[in-house]
Amino acid sequence: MSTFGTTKPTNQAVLDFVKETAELTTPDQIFWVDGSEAEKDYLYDLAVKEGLLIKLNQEKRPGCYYGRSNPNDVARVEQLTFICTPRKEEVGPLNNWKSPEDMHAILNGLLKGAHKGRTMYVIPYLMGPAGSPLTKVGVEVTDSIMVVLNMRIMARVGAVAYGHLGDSNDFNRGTHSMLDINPERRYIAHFPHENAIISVGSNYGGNVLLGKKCLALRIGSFLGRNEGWMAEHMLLLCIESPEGKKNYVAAAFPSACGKTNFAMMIPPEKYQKAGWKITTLGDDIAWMRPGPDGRLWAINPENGYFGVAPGTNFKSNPNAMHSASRDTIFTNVALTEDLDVWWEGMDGEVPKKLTDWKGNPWTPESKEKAAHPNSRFTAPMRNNPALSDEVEAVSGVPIDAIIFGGRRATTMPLVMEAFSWSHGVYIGASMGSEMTAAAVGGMGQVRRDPMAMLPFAGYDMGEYFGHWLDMGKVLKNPPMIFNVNWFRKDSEGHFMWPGFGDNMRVLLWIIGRCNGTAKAVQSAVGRLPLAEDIDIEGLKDFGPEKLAECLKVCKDEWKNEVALQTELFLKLYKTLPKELVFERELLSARLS
Ligand code: GTP
Ligand code: SPV
Ligand code: MN
Repeated sequence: MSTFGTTKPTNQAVLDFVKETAELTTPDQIFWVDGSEAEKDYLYDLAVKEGLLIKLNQEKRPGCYYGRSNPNDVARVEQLTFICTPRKEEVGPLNNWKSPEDMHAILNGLLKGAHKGRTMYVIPYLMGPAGSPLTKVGVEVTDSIMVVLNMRIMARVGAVAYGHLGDSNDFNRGTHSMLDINPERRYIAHFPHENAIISVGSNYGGNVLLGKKCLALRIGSFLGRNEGWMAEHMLLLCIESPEGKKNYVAAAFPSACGKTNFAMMIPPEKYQKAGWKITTLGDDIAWMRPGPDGRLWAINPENGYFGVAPGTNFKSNPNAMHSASRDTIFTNVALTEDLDVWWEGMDGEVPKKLTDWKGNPWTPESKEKAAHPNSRFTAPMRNNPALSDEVEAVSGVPIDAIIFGGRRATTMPLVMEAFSWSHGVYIGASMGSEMTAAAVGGMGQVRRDPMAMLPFAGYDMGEYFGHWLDMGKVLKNPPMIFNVNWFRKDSEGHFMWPGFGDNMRVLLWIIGRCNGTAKAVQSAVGRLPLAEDIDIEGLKDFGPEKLAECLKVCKDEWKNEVALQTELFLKLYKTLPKELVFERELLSARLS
């Protein structure tokens, strides 16, 4: 072993957890991750030596590395993701369930000797800023250097976590082994009552960076319900007016539906000149709890961005390009001849020769994509030029608006405002979206993805809706709730709304509504802006008729939509809150 990785913590519960795990998995050695710079250099060198990573062109991409995953392991696998509770009813009809006994029996079998011949890394980490009452501690043991290196970017790792934990026993126990990276032996198992996660058979981000979707959302939502807070699949941003007024926004869009882009948005030039500013707090996960002032306060528990690469360029998302310009790990993108990265939708000309994400030669004539559609960059959030200086604020920021939004070719208008908190919860609960490459299977089909949490709610979805309604009762000044759709298409199949930075134009109406300065009109489905309330000046080939198309509410489409929403509600009949049934009835009545 190196000179690193030998310093054990003093916390007895951590030592016991590691000892018990090692007795089962029998690693050749244990490496105690400390989060230091020296350790980082050592681990990258080791990963390169072992052929797991390629060091990229350091002049073009200082501190950057490139890895390919097994082609059978490129996205989250929802069918292999389980919530394990004593009673099946606890997880509801939308989660996969196994009893803790049965799942532990399977996993103990798979983990027996799983780390033999390997190093077992012990990663202590924080989700949230050190010292925040919302922050949670996790300890992940893993046999994957890739997990260590990615976790070092995505979470606050090392001594800082042991410091926050002290001698407490209150931490999430995470166990990971790649095994032989075989979908036949792949499980992502959550034990909410034990505050434990066991993941085997994968080496892909969302399945194995246990702080992210597993702890921050699945276990987090379970803890949040019990402890009176919310764990949500939401970006967080701050919009600051020329007068210096700050409004904070949380937005839930399903996987690969625009959170990273919206969180890092650069406003069109005329707004920048006028003095408007957008800063990023987070791009994927928000933890929120009621403050003493009756408002909802949010933190971003993460420390980095695990962002979708394809489609990211200096026009669509310059801040993401800057974020990934150094100290970044790229996974499953394509490699250029001079050891830089490339993906579909990057700026500039398509290179004549590439090595694709599977390691094969690629030319512009090739039929397959050079980068996998779910290829990603793991970038430190501190690289983001638009990072908010409030990301370390221990009490978080007060949320003015919650925005839901799916990927919908039809039906859903560009923006609408909920009539009330319970109507807003209904809008989130009935949300649909076309599936993307972020999860295996089902590309393009519209499915219900309530609050963008279908793959991430750690307990029964009906009860989760109930928790949302309860939170509204606790909040004296709840955020206003909105819904957006950047993805409506015209009859030729083109996106109608320009999107990206121009989403600022919609955000300004939303903020105007929160601040009482913008007008709205009532429609059957929610409050809508008047055409003149959305500034379209300066948009190319986009006039008032197009805006009207984007905002259109078509009653026939909506009647069909209500029927589709009802399919989800029927599945949840046992625990669906009455308020939501009434909201649905009201909507139907308004539509007829
Ligand atoms: P996860 O990290 O999977 O949770 O996804 P995310 O919600 O952060 O998605 P991201 O921002 O990375 O967006 C994914 C895809 O949506 C990319 O292909 C983007 O180009 C596309 N996208 C984002 N914003 C817009 C928009 O305003 N309009 C259009 N048409 N596409 C967008
Ligand atoms: C998502 O799929 O929503 C992601 C990527 O943010 S992963 O961390 O893999 O879940
Ligand atoms: Mn996500």
